[in-house]
Amino acid sequence: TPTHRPEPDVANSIPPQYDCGCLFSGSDNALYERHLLFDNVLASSEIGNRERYEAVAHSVRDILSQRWEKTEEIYDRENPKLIGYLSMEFLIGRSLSNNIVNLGLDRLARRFFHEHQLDELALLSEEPDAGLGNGGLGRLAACFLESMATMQLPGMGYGLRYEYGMFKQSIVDGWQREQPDNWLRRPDPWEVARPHLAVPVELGCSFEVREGSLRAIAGVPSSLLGIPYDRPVVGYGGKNINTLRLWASATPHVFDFQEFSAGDFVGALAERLTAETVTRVLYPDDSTSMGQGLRFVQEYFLVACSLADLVRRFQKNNSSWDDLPEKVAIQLNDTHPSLAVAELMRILLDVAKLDWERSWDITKRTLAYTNHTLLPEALEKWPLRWFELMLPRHLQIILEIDRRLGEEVQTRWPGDNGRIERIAIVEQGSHLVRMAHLAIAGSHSTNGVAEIHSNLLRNVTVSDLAELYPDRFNNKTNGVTPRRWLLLSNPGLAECISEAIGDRWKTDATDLKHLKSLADDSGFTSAVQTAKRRAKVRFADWLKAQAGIQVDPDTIFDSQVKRIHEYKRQFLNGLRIVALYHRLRQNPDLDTPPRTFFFAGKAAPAYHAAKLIIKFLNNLAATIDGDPLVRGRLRVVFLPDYCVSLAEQLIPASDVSNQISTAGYEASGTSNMKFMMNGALTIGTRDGATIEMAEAAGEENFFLFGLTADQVAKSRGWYSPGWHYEHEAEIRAVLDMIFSGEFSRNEPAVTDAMRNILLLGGDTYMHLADFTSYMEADSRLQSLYREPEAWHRKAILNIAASGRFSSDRTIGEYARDIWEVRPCPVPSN
Ligand code: T68
Repeated sequence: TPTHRPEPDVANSIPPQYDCGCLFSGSDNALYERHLLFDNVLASSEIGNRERYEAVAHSVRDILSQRWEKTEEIYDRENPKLIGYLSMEFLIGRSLSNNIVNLGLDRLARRFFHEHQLDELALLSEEPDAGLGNGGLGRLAACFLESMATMQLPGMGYGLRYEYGMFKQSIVDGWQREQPDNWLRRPDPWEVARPHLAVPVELGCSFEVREGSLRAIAGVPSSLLGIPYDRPVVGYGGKNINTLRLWASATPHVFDFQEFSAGDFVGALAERLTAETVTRVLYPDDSTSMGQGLRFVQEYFLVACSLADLVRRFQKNNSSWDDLPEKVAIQLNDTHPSLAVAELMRILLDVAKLDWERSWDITKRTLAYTNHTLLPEALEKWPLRWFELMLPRHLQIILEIDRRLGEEVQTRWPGDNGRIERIAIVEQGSHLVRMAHLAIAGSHSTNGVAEIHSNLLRNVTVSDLAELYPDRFNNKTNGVTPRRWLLLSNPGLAECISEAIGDRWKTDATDLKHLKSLADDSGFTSAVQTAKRRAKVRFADWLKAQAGIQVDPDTIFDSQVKRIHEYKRQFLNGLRIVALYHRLRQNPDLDTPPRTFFFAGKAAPAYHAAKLIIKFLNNLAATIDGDPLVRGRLRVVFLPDYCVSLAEQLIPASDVSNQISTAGYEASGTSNMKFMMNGALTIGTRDGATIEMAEAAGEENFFLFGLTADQVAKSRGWYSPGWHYEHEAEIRAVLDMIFSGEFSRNEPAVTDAMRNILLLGGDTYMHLADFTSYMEADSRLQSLYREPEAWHRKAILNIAASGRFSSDRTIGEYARDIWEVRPCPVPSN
């Protein structure tokens, strides 16, 4: 029987220092009323939901501001070791409801919305997503910041304040269209500009904008200014409020007075335009390194600003440079900020005037690096020439690091020139700087993001470096914050869990394990079933209102949502759907549960194969939609513009989670964990963290299929998609149906391209090798769905085992093994 522990009264647990009564009092000088009235200077008849949203957000910010300030004050006084999390991406999403929940204001807020007759949903959706990231890597950074704050760890996020975030996606004739995401069009209530903390950044060249692109002018040094914009990161319970500091680029000279007085008014302002170009836009390429000069400048800009800031903080309370590694831990989120190795060396050598050995030792002990992908096209390599042009001093330093590294290898493996070449930072012949090698050599820790990924990184991708520095390599399996991804996005299920086991799980997700003993409790099973059903209805209503798309909550909601990439194999999912469609066409009386397949995700604008996948899925959706034979039984929906807010709606409503990458290619995945926490069952390959998830829940509670990473690697040499086409009847039927133009009438280019990817081009990602076992797993899934009790039993066992995949666990491991930081609690008063 469930252990009914009463949920503590959240309203009563608000720390006393929050004077939030005034937000909700409705008295004349209530925060909300004042903001509504004075911030926009509008007649009440002109006030709309956007203004109401801003007024609520500003009120919440007022409430948290003293606590935020106090956190800073305590960190300053206690002088604890501080984490600097450097990332080119923070995929934050919306902040208002998250801050309300984490401050413990949710009940009061609900009452406030009610009393003011405000449409809570409409108001919350006035907030644009802060989409400052491409996908998993950026979202992970956001989860990590939230966990650090919740765990009262002194941590600062450092990133860029892109004026334009991840592009907006629309679908026209089945094709992806990109529109700029002007998320700062309206002032953002969460950011606080700190111009007095601006940092100068020196470059070895100047820039001009010509024909829309940034060009370097060699030999003319220039400087930029980094202006910090701070955002609060509210920990659950509202005790510590950490900071995410985003840098915006500007010119140090508002005007060039000489040019100004010489009459070139416009020219003087143009310089400012060039400087601001640096943080104008997020690069929308996930898993490719586009080799663009502006990206290189962005990366250096982030590193230079953030290190200057961290060093300034350090020097405020410390005197000896040797203490830097005891006081600051810097985590590099992928190689994007790996110029930090050279920049920190430059500071220690040129500013602090330390010798090489000491500088190198301090640098290594301060920095740590996380790898997020093994895809060769994603491993950053920058031309030596750019270093010469923009960062000549850094180039000197990198060449010296490389020289010493070569010496070290030569001493350990005399005469092994092949090894020296493989380990070298500067690649021979190509004159490219391998940023991952720089990051590994210049730090004390290199981690992958799931067991399998860390092992492949160590044993395959950089095996020579791992042999040289075995102690530096470790694993930190990813996690996601249960606050945003369960408590906030799935209130029904969260309540049902809290009623059964109490609400400690919110800050200690391992507590979810207590649900295991309730998997056979019919009362609890039906409560979970009801919660899922409600989430599906809620999503269906939302989708209807948002996009006019009608879906039936009585069908299986089967989702695959993530960036569109060949290795993630959205095509394979498409093949499965075509097979199910084909079966129904062959045998209309087939007894199968009705299903709705959801896809969402963006393709990098220059990634043609990914854009083709989107087109194919949309064509598939249209064909199936137009066939009365399968109406009510099969439905395919491509949801445009996947973003954090859409994920928060769809994930709680999903019954099935597709994690079907070619084994060995998905470093970890994190949406897999979100689905699991929300009681979806996973159909997937043994890849990334999905392996560990299945281990935690028991493989019998997963629908695993397909080749293992090992088998993929071993069959590469002889794999032939043509063989599968010739020998497997269903594959042939499915491909023939596609190639016949059934889904792409009058669009032969689409079918030709598919034939090339899946058959003629060798099927790099082995779709056909895994097809049959995917279909078998799918059949098992269909059978289970017919037994609701058994289905929800497995769903509960999945939720119960999902505690390990909380980002609190991950951050706990980083804190203990890599950063050696301890909590610095901000006292209540
Ligand atoms: C993802 N990587 C991994 N990269 O693909 C995913 N890349 O398996 C993992 O769960 C996640 O990282 C978190 O560890 C990315 O998201 C990028 O977004 C990216 C962006 C720019 C350049 C290269």
